[in-house]
Amino acid sequence: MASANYTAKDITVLEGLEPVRKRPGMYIGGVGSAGLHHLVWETLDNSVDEAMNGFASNIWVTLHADGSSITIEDDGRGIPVDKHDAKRSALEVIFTVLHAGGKFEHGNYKTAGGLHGVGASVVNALSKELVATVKRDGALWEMRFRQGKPVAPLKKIGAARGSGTKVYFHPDAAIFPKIEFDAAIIKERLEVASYLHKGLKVTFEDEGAKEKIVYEHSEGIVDYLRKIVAERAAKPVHDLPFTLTKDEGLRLDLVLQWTEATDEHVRSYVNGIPTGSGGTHESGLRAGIGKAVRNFIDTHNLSPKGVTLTAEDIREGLTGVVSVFIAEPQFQGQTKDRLNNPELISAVDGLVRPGLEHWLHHNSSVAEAIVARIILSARAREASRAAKDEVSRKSATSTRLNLPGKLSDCTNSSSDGSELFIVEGDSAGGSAKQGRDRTRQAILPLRGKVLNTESASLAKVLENKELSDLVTAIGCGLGNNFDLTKLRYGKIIILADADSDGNHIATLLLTFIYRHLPKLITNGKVFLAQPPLYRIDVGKETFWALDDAHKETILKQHGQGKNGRATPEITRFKGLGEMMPKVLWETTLNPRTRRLQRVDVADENVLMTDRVINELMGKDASARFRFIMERADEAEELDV
Ligand code: 0RA
Repeated sequence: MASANYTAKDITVLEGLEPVRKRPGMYIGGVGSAGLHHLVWETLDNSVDEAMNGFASNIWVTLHADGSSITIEDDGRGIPVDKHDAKRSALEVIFTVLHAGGKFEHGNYKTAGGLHGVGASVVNALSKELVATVKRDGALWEMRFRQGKPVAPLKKIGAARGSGTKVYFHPDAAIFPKIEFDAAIIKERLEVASYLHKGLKVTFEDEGAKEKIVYEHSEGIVDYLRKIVAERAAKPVHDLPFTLTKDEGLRLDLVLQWTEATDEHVRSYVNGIPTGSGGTHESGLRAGIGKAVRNFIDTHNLSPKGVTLTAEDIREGLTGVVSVFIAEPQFQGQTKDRLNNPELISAVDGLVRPGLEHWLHHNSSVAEAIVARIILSARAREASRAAKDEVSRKSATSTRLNLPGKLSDCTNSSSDGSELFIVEGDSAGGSAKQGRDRTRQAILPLRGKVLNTESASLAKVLENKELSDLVTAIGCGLGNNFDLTKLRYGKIIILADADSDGNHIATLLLTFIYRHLPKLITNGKVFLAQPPLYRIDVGKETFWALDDAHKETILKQHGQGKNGRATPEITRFKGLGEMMPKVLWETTLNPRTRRLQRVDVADENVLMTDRVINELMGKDASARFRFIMERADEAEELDV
């Protein structure tokens, strides 16, 4: 822990600040937005360090009205103001000497690592103006800098109660092409800090937006886990999450909860820095979890018959947060967000395995629910592998005998330029079958309403005949075994009636595809056909209207009896089945004349969409209906 008798001479002096201004990229990664915000993280980290070591409990961050200057304050011990040498105070050294560090750092945790940790002097070097204010021993001290150079020596400017450090800085426009902080980026970081440091109170004030937010979480990462589980709308398999806090050689905070989600979602942090690409701490965590769960299963004889559990089965649906603090983190990878310290594998494994195993043994009903979840995912995986094997066996044999009986396949066997139409109902399927171009268009009629797959497990999905036929016809398999290269068609086109029932079916199919075959959507393979709702005959001319609005437009243009024209005759199609095959071809199937909509989920909206689907495809029928209508509107804008 911190040495109580720290003195100014403990600070080790290495270098001056010229190199920082000459090559800022070497110290903060670049001079773009990320580099600019790096200045904030550096300053913030110093205050967080004070909090983490038990000396501060509050941090105040103010984004000033100009949008390009910031003040970060804490109620820690205050930067030492005593003399470091004959000429300079300790504070001056900390702000003007590169890599100045105190011996006080020994035994204390540092947030910073890798690119970080170069500290206060780098921020100072790259600031047009920096003002440090310190409360210590009853006095208030201030020192001002310009481009890293002292404007005047440290001076006592008054009396003060308590202790703390306040740093104001304005980055130098001569270094950064754009100095404008992003409140959203800062808020996110502050929120995470408040989760990772239980009890730390972080107050953010955005003067421009006249907004003040307090981040404080008495339960730390347990609160964070709750938020993540809620955001992902993942149904927990057990109420009580597993928590582990250790401070032996390595400081580790861990919380885990198994959910019914189909993926694994563990967020990891090293010294408060997100490690999006994982690394050795995550490897150790995975190893520890795997061994703990297997040991529990073995000691209780819970091993399932006929299926072997893989490491992925054990972690399916696992949601968690892991945060470690270590003395010398090494980051690697292009974005420096992967931890590379090899000793972390066994260190984390060594804490997690016994901790989790002990917890499982002492919470046996929770543990059994978790094991049941794991066995279910193993069975689902086996089932989907079996389905996939069957598909590849089928595509391997030249005969197509194993394709669903209802599929009217096209004669062209290459996926290039071929299309699969998924059609609602047998009669519509009949019209489509007769109207299509049989060389390149296949028809798969689906009967009745498709299973609402939102809450169905993979195993359930595969039991559903309509959906398993669809999976077989598409050819890519399901879930983890999905293989896009096996796709049997270039386009998968949903052809449903133009009414709300048709929309509902299209939505159910899209939900299924989005949930279980998402790569079809992200690769732009899925489309909605647009069959007309009205036929409008005006004399010898025929028009097709997609909906009421379209009908009105057509009627206005080719209006009633104008210029001696005949009165228009309007036919509303009750369903696709009513349409003559030739008409269906002309309006909906023929690539030269039809309109298709590509179904597409913008990347950054994937999470949102996940939630939207979860919320709306649940039990609430009216919400579901609204969703259907809204997305039908959106689709209008996505014409290809
Ligand atoms: C050096 C030594 C001590 C504290 C600090 C630096 C310190 C730095 C910052 C930066 C932002 N807030 C900070 N708070 C403290 C320890 C001094 C002692 O032993 O009293």
